[in-house]
Amino acid sequence: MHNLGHTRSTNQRDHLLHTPDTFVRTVLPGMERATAVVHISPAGGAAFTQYTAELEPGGKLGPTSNQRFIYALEGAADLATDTSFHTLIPGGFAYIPEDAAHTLTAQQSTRLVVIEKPYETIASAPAPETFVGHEDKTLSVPLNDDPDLQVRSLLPGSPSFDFAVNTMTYQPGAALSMVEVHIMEHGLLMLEGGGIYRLGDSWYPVTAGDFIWMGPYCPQWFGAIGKRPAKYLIYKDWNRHPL
Ligand code: UGY
Ligand code: MN
Repeated sequence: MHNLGHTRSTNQRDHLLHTPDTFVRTVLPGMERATAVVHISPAGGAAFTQYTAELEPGGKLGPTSNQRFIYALEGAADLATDTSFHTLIPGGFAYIPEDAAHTLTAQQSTRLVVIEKPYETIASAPAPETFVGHEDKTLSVPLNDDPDLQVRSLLPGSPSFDFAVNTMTYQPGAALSMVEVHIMEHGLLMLEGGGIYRLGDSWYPVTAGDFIWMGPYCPQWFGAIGKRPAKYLIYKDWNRHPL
């Protein structure tokens, strides 16, 4: 049965909603026993790339000279750099600076969020070093004093980092207190639950598994709907002058 051409996915000038029914898998250079769903990239209007990597046991990510952020969704994967070795399990994450040789090898079937971005150097702060952690060990803080909307910053706020990756968890009925319009762009993966996302002048029902890109100045608002919390992982460029 054909789906009669229906999808919630939509590609607009300042935002993209990418739903799993429209995902197309590809292989990026150097990947082994792995595929990528490239959600957003410069070709789509963004200054970064975000993809979901799906690795078979023994599968590997290809190399990159750009800085790379990895967040484990499922499975287990070994990250080896010249000086360290870490196993990423769900909720585990790693930041790898530009030009840092590393390998990422799946122990079992594994799904990873991968974000890559050219680094913007500034004179006033040193370039960041490899940083590995687990979400459960990061501080959860309420946004705007709302205990029903909790934010965890996965990366240090230091100006060395030119982007941030946070998780945001909304209790049922919780919402952003305002429509945000800001210079930063976002890559967002819905991890749990769902709700309504306002993007530009449209309101979209969204659910776990959906990806959203918000370009600079895209009006944005989210309210959680349902009987369980809604949670998403969100990237933003950060700590740099607009010019
Ligand atoms: O950090 C943020 O800009 C975040 N509050 N935006 C969002 O959730 N759409
Ligand atoms: Mn925002």
